[in-house]
Amino acid sequence: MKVAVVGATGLVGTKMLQVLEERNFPVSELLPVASERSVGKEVLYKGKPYKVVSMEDAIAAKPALALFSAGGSTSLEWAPKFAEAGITVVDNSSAWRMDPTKPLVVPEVNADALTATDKIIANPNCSTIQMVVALNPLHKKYGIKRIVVSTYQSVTGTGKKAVDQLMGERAKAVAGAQDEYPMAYKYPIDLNVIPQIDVFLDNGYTKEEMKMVNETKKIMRDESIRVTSTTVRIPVMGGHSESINIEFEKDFDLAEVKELLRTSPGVTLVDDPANGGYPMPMDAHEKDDVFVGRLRRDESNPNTLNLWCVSDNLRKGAATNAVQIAEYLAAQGLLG
Ligand code: 2RA
Repeated sequence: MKVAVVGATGLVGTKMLQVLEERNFPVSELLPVASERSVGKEVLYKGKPYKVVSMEDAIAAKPALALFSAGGSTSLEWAPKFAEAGITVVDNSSAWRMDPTKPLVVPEVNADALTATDKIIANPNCSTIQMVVALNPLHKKYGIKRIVVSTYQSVTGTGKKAVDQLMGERAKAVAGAQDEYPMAYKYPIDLNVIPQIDVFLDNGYTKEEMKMVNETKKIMRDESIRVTSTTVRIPVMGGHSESINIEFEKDFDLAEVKELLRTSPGVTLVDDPANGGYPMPMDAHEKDDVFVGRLRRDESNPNTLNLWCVSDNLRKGAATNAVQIAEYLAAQGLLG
């Protein structure tokens, strides 16, 4: 299958190439696409160099599939052009996520939302993906009434500039390095915590917070789930962490909850606090699963659970989820 990766030189695009390779996706020809200034540069796939091509050349080559990670405005402009040419787009930006005509998919939760007529498919926000993978099995069994989530998000979610800021600040603090580094954030990130991800909206929440509210309801197909979120950037690289408080309709047995999570696809239970067993971004880094631990009853409220959830935001939160959507489309004969 001919596959285009749009935004192939960015952090998520590079991870998409890595995940396609690792999972042995049947790529017969790869078309890496990036901004005009990168056209002609090379990216490596399965040890072979591939020249970056323009959007126009990628469309003319008629791939069956295009994985997009090039930002919202690029996606708004170009995804429809790919779709009109019959190319199925899986888009990692926020551009199409809340469009009622476009499916928003986490394969463990709602792969059945995908049909052969969907030409633009939205990949959800990283912090939403890991939460719904962990919570959907519990929702099916106990019925979620309300979610209160606070996130601790890796700088890799912002992109390479933020990684360079963090490492630049650290080098300066530790070794007095004089090298210039870019500022991805308004404030220092090393030795700091920034309670803002994306821009503020009129209701006082950030866009990232409202993504968690709105995308969760769409993916889990339940508008009645109440969600409130606080999203925070921390000086970490391996993945996003979330403290989640979940109130259910029905009461639950904690041992049963653990067993349910232990046997759910895409979830790894790490819950052995007596021996220091709980998920951390260091351990989730470069893994595809969503790691869940610190399971305990919220003793202040009936039918309510607390859990801690960690996942590599560039993998399950972006590239792996997109490739899993493509794998499902291919397996069901829904491509091309
Ligand atoms: C972040 N959610 O971590 C974003 C990335 N899509 O900033």
